[in-house]
Amino acid sequence: MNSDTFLPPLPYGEERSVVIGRSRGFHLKPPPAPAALRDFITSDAQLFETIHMGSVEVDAKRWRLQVDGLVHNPFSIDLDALKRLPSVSITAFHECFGSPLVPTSANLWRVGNVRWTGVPLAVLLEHAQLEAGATHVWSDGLDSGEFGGRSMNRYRKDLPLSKALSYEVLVAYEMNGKPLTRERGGPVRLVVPGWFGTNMTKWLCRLSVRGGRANSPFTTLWYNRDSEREGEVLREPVWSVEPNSLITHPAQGDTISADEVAVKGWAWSGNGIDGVALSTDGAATWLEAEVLPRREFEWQQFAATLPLPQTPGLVSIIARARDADGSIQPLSGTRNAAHSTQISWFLP
Ligand SMILES: Nc1nc2c(c(=O)[nH]1)N[C@H]1C(S)=C(S)[C@@H](COP(=O)(O)O)O[C@H]1N2
Ligand SMILES: [Mo]
Repeated sequence: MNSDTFLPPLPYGEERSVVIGRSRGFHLKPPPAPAALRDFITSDAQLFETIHMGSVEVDAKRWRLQVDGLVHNPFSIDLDALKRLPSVSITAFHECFGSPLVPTSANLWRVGNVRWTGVPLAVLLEHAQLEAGATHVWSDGLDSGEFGGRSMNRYRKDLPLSKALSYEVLVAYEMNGKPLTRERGGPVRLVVPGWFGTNMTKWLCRLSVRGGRANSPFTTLWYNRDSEREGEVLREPVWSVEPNSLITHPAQGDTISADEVAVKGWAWSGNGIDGVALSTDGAATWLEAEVLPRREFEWQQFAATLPLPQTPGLVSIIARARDADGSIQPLSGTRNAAHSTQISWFLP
């Protein structure tokens, strides 16, 4: 067993003592169909869940967060003290990288949009005072168990300091105005708006400032992908989210008896969506939708009224988002390939 897979107990005491429920094993709650995600804020009931080794029930009264590593002032803080620090609320889309991992015909759409409340990670790092040589913040979750043929006693991720110090990264204790539930990672989880869900460590117990990347199965073995830049293939962690979108109106299978159709949906990406184009003729011609500007990290609504083709029958509506850097959703072949909705229409 790799020595990094079993991590030593924390100095403030046996961390297992705060865990009062055992892991339940791999757990996935799928999201509803796109047409059921019409609300701007996704309710806890509708929001997907991805848990690798099993959720843990943490005793919030005994829980502490330890902040250590390359810092002048290592400390630990309990939940009451954390809640007394200035808090921030941020609305952000929330997407799992495994949605789907490989292109499939039935896209799982593991995505939603929620409001998180907590203390900016930057405030805690400021208090800890970074030492020279600090480059990353490692985050540990209290869950343990088996996943992918490995046995582990913590979930561990890392963030480069450039992101860790951004205002939007939160040590969060509320979602949609309510304390985080057990399944959401309560009492406290990391929230990294704009980046894939995998970076948002649940059941957070430790933040450690380090001079390099963490060597954990969740950082080096899984959640990496190859991307090509200037002819070179680079293996990169799944950090910022590429442009993606889904159509909420009309619903798959709807019947329309008018000569036009009102189309609406959500589009999102790590750095914000610039435009969404829609097609009803198999990507031959495109029409620009109206897209609401982004204020925080929320998903952005797009809307347009599209004329329907001359001949009644089946129509496929395709939505294609592009982000602020000009990156555009491919039509097929990638995990963020453009979504389409099929409707049937007859003459009014
Ligand atoms: N400790 C811990 N944190 C975790 C996970 C986990 O299994 N353990 N899963 C991650 C993944 S892959 C995702 S997509 C999000 C899902 O958060 P949610 O279940 O609240 O939607 O949590 C992330 N944080
Ligand atoms: Mo995920």
